[in-house]
Parts: sequence; C-alpha cells; structure tokens
Amino acid sequence: ELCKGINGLDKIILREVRGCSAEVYLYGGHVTSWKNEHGEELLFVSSKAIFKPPKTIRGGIPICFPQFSNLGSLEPHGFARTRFWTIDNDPPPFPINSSNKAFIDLILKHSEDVKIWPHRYEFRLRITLGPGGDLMLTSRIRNTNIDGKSFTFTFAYHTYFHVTDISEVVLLSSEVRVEGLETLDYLDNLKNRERFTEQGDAIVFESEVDKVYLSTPTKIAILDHERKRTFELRKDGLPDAVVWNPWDKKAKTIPDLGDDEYKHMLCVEAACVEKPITLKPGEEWRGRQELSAVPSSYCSGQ
Ligand code: TA6
Repeated sequence: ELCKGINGLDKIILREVRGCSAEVYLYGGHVTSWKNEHGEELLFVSSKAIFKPPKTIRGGIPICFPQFSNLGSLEPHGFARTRFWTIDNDPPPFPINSSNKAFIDLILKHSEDVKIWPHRYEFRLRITLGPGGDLMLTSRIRNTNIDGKSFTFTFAYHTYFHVTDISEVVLLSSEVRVEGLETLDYLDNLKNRERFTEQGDAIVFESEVDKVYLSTPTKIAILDHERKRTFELRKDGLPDAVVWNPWDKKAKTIPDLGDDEYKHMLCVEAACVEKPITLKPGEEWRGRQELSAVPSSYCSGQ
C-alpha cells in the first residue's frame, strides 16, 4: 500500500494477517516503523526526527551505503539514506521465497552521485514482513560499471531498536543486554578505532558505546527485561555488528534526538565494516538482516 507519510513523502505500508505492520519511506529506502500484532512499535524513531530531504531520518533502519560512518571521503554513512528510491516492479528472481509474505522491492541506481562516487550500480532492496511478523531486509548490490572498474564499499543496516529504558539497573542487573557478542574482538570508535577483546558475559550499558564487533555469530539477541521481550537479529553476508548508544552527554549534541531519548534506543547493526566488499563489473553482493521480536518467557522456554 503506497501512501503519503510525514511532509507528503511517499511511504509503503506492509501488513500481515495477524495485524503486524511495517512502514518504509522511499526517501532513504528507510524502514521507519515495525509493529507487532498488538500494535506496539518495535523500532525507535526520535520524536525530533526530521522527515525533510536532505536530512537523514533519526531512527528506524537507515541504510548505510557505500560507506559506513566516516571511514572514507563520502558523507557519514554514505548517500543511500538521503536518496529517493523507487519501487522496483520487475526485480530479477530473488533467492528467497517471499510467497505468503508481504514485501516490497525498491531500487536505487547511480545518478548525480556519480560526481562523488564515480561508479554505476544497481542496489535492490527487498523488505519483507513474514507471517509471524518477522522483518527481513535483503540487499543485492551489483556493479554495472561499463569502464571495467571494480568498486569497494562498506555497509550497515543501522537498526534502532526500541527498548524500555537502557539506563535502568534493577538488582545490580541491567534491564537491557545484548547476547552473542561476548569474547569477540571489536574496534572502539570512542578510542580511535583501537582493537580490543570483549570480556565477560552479555553486553550491558552504563555509558556511551560505539563499537564494531568483528566476525560475529549470525545470531544476536537483544533482551529487554522490563518489557519481557527479546529481539533476535539474524544476518547473512554481513560479518560485523555495530552497537551504538550515545548516552546522555552525546545525546545532547544530536539536534534531532531528545535529551532523554537515548534511554529508549539501542542500535545493533548487521554490518560489513572491517573488510570492505569489492565487486568487479557484473558481480553482485547480497546481505540480509532478519529481525524477530519474541516474548522473553517463550525464549527461555518457561
Ligand atoms: O553506528 C554508529 C555510528 O556510526 C556512531 O558513530 C554515531 O555517530 C551514529 O552512527 C549515528 O550517525 P548519524 O550520522 O546518523 O548521526
């Protein structure tokens, strides 16, 4: 269903039989909402988010391409999140089976970007809402250069999960934690991208975090104890995982984020950062992120 969103921007609403839904803006190819069957919002979008090109939308799932963060000469996180994508009515066959599922195919092609990134490409993004409400994003990026040149990029699905209160500690235990990244190596963006090894148990939060975990398992869990909800993130083709929360001081420097809103967001991002991807002309890369939200009691088998 194509309709008008904030400021008249085009958006697509995906619905599933039990009442789960997702919203995608053509601006940025940006998922801005993912709701469960009770109508509860599972992604964080700032109340101060600016839905006005060429601003980026604070929250949801920004697509970082062809550059993650400021690891190159392009604008931070690349230009895909500030371009108008179009609906791809006739995509080449996808390797995934989307029958019985609500999905939309978007495409972004080289245009005026050629000036800042001198390459021809086709970026196809399929956003699928499964029968259980799972949200799957599949990207296919093809090098369509006609001058024989390869190109190289980094990538992330910059997912903002909506959590109850990340700053809350009850009985010495954090209410929000991440499992699946313990004992891994990471680059710490707050320490000049120096490499460290994570110690101990699940990742908990008590200050600003901006880390790129390297070569992670394909499944990561985000536990929200208070809401009794666990998000599961599964990924394919994206070896790294970024974890970000700006905490109080940094949050105050971000104009499109409320001072206390950092408490209700946590970015966990399927990404390819450490080892950029290189495509020769005609070659295609695929990267997938699949999200589900399940009651915690179900997860632990209680
Ligand atoms: O993914 C983490 C990060 O790269 C942080 O360094 C942080 O600044 C954030 O993304 C948000 O970036 P943005 O350009 O959207 O403000």
